[in-house]
Amino acid sequence: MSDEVEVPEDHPRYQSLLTRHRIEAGVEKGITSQQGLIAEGRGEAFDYLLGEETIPSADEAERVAAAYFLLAEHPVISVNGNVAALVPEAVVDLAEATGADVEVNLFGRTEERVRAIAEHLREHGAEDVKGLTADARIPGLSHERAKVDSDGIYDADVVLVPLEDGDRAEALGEMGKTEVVIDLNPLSRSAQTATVPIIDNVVRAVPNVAAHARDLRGASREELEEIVAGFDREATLAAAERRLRGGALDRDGEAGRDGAE
Ligand code: PTJ
Repeated sequence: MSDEVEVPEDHPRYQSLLTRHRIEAGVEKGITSQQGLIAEGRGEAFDYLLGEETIPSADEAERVAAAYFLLAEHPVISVNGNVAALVPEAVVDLAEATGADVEVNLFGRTEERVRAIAEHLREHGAEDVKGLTADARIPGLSHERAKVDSDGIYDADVVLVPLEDGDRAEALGEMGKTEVVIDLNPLSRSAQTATVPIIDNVVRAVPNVAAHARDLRGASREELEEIVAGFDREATLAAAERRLRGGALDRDGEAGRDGAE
């Protein structure tokens, strides 16, 4: 990782520059869409206001996501062009830690890009990548993200959808699936409709869900169900919005006021 960018690791903007570099390289490699560059810029602005750290409410949501994954019969991680460029090894690691399938699902779907992303994930250790068959459709969606594998997202009971668009988030919810969304914008439609909204950067969130999953592996079903039942999605969204509106500079005051962050 450290030789990817010509910036010392102790540079204050190192993580942000590395992230930008990965997205740029993703576009060059035919993995990330041009729209992905815009999405990254939008995400960076939210992350800056969050203080570029996993806030306590996001960490809790990441633990709940891990519990859902461990309870699931068929968990699936949905991968788009930004996620593939930013966290390919973390996606593979999370799949290993939870027994989840990995499926490529794109807003701007082309067969070429699906294949390039599957290949990229294999280069990072993925064994079986779904999304190429695309023999099923999510009902009620007209665009390309409706195309899924019948033995992948279509069959899943829990789906992790990082950087989702709101339409599909709603459609998956209507199919009765538990949806875990990672999005830096707590006001986005996908975060608002998710069973578990994680307001955090994918570069921190995906490894942290995997770490929680490993931590919870010895937990009983009852313990996992208790973690899931105690989750308050509205409080999670509100805590993130408070942090964003207060800004990172105000975070001590926020913690002092209600202890939520
Ligand atoms: O690869 P494709 O064709 O499937 O396209 C993927 C993108 C992301 C381009 C597509 O889904 C899209 O246009 O998404 P939006 O509508 O721009 O939404 C992206 C959301 O992700 C926004 O709310 C951003 O704030 C958020 N976001 C951007 N970067 C990150 C992020 N959230 C978490 N981590 C990030 N690094």
